[in-house]
Amino acid sequence: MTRNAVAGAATLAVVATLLAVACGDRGAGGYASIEITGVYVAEPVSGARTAMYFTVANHGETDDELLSVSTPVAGRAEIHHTYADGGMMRMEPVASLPVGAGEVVRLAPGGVHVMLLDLREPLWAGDRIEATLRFRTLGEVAVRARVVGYEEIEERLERANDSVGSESR
Ligand SMILES: [Cu+2]
Repeated sequence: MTRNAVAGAATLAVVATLLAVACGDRGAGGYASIEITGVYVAEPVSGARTAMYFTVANHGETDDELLSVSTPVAGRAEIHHTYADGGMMRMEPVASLPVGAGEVVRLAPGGVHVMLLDLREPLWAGDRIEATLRFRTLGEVAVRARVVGYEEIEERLERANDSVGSESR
């Protein structure tokens, strides 16, 4: 059983995000503190799949890694990375997403993302979904994500350079 605490929530002007700060005294393992910000899901374009994005900041002194994601709206979720294969961008599952002590890892379109597969219901911009992120050290963190449309995602990407470290404050 993990001892996580949702310590704060923040709403942004463009995209409402959840600021989940999960802290726990890990005993002999040291102090673990993972902050999840900027959680959103792309409105599905076609088919029963889409992607979820967020930023993970490890403020703790212990390396951690994201092992899996689950959400009631998808039959399964995979952590994907994107790579160039000739002129094609392709993606494939990875076993986990390491987030070392002091590191900030940003999931974004064209890079690492969480693929939501076998969607169980239609998702429309403005919808909110819940998801659970499971970390090796920290345990489970509950987040909520807003579904956003294509144009809003474009706006987010344009702001991406200055949003790390400021989007949650
Ligand atoms: Cu993918």
